[in-house]
Amino acid sequence: MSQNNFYITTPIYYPSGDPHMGHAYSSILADVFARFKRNDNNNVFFLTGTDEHGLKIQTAATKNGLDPLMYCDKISLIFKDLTTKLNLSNDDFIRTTEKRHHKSVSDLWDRLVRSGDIYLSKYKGWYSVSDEAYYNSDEIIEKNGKKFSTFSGSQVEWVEEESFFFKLSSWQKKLLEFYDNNSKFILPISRRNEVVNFVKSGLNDLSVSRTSFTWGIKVPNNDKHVIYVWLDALTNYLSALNFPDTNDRLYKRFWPASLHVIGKDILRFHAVYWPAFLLAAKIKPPSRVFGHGWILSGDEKMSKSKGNILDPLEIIKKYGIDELRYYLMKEVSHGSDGNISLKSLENCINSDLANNYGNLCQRIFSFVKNNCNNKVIKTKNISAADKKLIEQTKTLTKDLRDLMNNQNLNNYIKSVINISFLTNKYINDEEPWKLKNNKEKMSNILHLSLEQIAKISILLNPIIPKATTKVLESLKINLKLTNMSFLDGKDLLSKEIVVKDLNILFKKIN
Ligand code: ME8
Repeated sequence: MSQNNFYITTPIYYPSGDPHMGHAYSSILADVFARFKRNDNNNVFFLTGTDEHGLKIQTAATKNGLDPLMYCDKISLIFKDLTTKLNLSNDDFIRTTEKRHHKSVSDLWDRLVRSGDIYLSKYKGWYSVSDEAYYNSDEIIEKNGKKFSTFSGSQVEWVEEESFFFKLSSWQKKLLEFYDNNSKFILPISRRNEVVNFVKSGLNDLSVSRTSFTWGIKVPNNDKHVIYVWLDALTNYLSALNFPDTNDRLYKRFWPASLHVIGKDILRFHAVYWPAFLLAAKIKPPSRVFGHGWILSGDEKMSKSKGNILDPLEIIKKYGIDELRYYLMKEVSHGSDGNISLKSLENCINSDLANNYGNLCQRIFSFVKNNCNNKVIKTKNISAADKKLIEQTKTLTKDLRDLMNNQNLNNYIKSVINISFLTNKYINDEEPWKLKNNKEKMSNILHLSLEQIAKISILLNPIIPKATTKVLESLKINLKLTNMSFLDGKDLLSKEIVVKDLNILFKKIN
């Protein structure tokens, strides 16, 4: 079967402090989409990494008494380690201090110079080091003698220096046309509207170099300037495919990117600046930018300064990685913010994982072991209850591919968990434990239950890969060889199956 290519990225993280739940959320969300696409027979390239230049990192390094590169070497490792702890399936991890990236950024810069989109002038205005972003005067408020961005709440400083500019203003019309022709370039729709309104309100040219510090990629042929960290950082998506070698196998296969998963705070960079740079450089823009919401704690963005942090590593140690992945994916709904707490994490683990999916697997596998010596056979005599469950499952699986392809993970999870709920109900109603004298009917019920477990496990695999892999192994299903044609109603299991024992999947929290 021919495969489609799918290139998906997370934001590359600032190694300016310890990884937090927001980082974990962005990464896991992208990983779920990547895993689903792989399971659905696509050729996937999934990228993550660290964003290591700019004033924010230079300042963090100085605070730690380290040279910036030594500092980045140290913290970038912590982020790389996080990819393992979060069980990410990334194919590459890029650092913007690598040679391959440097080459790619310089080339993109040269293209923008050649197209006449870059000119030298002077920047006078507000800058936030924490956001690495420029703000207009009408985006600033004053509190206690200090100035802050109304957009992000971060403190800003006044900057006046020689700077190269990108002619963003001249791309307004072309960007609006681009959004029009690519109606799903920005999802969810609410974010698309935000961006379109912002662009419609007029665009200023963008300062794309700095002269007051040195930690960055130098402007080609002008050592005084370093390239603006966002122009540098965004280019990572090209660098990982060996751009500027546009004949490279990776580049040819995977560019334009299929999906950039990012937080809503960095939408402007990805949905306005990035396509403008690319259009100017005559490179095709990505197909989609999905802006997810924030993880909140009591209505506030989770942050160290607010002291409301749930540390992902501590949660993983205490509850497990599948548990954290499932909770974050379920709790934060399609593009909106999600409020998380230990209490709701525990409730979610108990209700969906331990009592629903975990219980379904446990009860069927132990029944099959104790009563059928792990061997189950299906006959032709399908009951009305069997038919009903099969039809309900077909209805619930019908839209799943579409939901995933539109990043609507929340409704996807609801449907899959509902299939698990209905299967548990079917078993309660059919009472196979009362059918020890009607082995044929009992065996049919168990077979259908195992078929349901197989489907649910494949569908939940992108979210809880560890537990579902155990179940699929017990069912002797090789995920790499199984495509998702069951979404169109096909069966996964053969008529006669012999399963392996399955140990407990999720512990209930008391
Ligand atoms: O922005 N909830 O890096 P970053 C959800 N280097 N998501 C959150 C969050 C929260 N509480 N806090 C942060 C950068 N994030 C740039 C990206 S890409 C070319 C460069 C998300 O480490 C945030 O929205 O500050 C962003 O998508 C990601 O974490 C990385 O944030």
